[in-house]
Amino acid sequence: MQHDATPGLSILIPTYNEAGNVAELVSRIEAAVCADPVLSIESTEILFVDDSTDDTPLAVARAAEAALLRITCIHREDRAGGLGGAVLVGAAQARYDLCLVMDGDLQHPPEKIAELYRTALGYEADVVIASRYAEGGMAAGLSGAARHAVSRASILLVRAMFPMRLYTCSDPMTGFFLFDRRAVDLDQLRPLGFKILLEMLARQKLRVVEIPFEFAGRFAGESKASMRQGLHFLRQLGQLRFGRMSGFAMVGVLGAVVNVALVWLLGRLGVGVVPATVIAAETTIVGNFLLQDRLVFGDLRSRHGFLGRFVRSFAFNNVEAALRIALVVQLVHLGWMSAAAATAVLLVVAFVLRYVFHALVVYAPARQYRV
Ligand SMILES: Nc1nc2c(ncn2[C@@H]2O[C@H](COP(=O)(O)OP(=O)(O)OP(=O)(O)O)[C@@H](O)[C@H]2O)c(=O)[nH]1
Ligand SMILES: [Mg+2]
Repeated sequence: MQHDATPGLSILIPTYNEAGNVAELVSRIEAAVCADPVLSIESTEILFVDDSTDDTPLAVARAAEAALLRITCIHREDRAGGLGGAVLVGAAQARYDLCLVMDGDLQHPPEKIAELYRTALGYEADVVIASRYAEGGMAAGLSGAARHAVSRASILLVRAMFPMRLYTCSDPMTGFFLFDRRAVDLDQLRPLGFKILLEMLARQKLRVVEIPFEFAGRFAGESKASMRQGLHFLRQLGQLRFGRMSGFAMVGVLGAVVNVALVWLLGRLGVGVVPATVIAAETTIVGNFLLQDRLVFGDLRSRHGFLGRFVRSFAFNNVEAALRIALVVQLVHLGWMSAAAATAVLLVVAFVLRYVFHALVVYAPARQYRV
């Protein structure tokens, strides 16, 4: 961690409808800051980055009036990037370079803030992580056995996908961590929901230190973790590991497997070769579009609405398939290539053309788009 004379600490708290937690959270943070000789009220601030539709901003304003700490609430209307986007907005506006991120529902005990801060000052690290899974840590606050299993399994998965970058990290998905803004290139990050720490660790080589902590139960309000966040996570993983074009290729390969399986299945059901081939091809085209729209291009706010994107993609794929088949027949007829070789070559050409068409036309960037 790089030092300056008075490092100071900015505490960034992303909030989405946490009105019932704000007062308790602020008073526990303030007590924790006052109780620690290394932290001081003068050189600590809290920044709420709020996307709420409830009266969380009012709760923050009330807490700020009663508190000694400097407290700011940045309220956003667009909710861009969700939790992760909120963290980056907070980091950009923070007064200090040492930025601590924690949830607004008291699952991350404020009494641990001082230890994170001291560890940041004492070690050569860019990021200090409060881990539920380091020795001495606990994930008891996760509600239910299913959430425990999902949490464990997704950590195994991401560690397997980024074995080098996450080698020393037992909890790359925690939302409780401290980073040095000078060491992390924030412009490189593409926030997409909850896993902003993973975004930092996977994209950049950072020096990481961990401390254990006990993840508590929610104090008040409702969880915002959802199936949707799960899908965001899968999309984020795909983009981090494979990039957009590889994700596109993976969906294509999956589609090809489904296509072959459908032709086989329809044949077994007694459907003729031509209708079976057409049904399987069209089902694959639609299925691929739906997956690409969510998993590969989901972060691009396209100029076209859902129907506009679907029509363009569907039309392109049908025209492309018809042309490709006609070309294969022609090449074989001219004796230039065998059917298999012509199909293979044209499939590669078609893949590149399809990607370019989707990236530039179907998902033509909306001009007003900002992360
Ligand atoms: N600014 C902002 N904050 C969000 C958003 N979604 C969630 N949050 C906040 O991020 C933190 C974590 O969300 P939680 O709902 O507690 O998620 P979780 O801890 O995985 O789920 P639980 O264990 O059930 O609480 C909380 O402070 C939320 O208010 C969002 O879209 N924007
Ligand atoms: Mg929570």
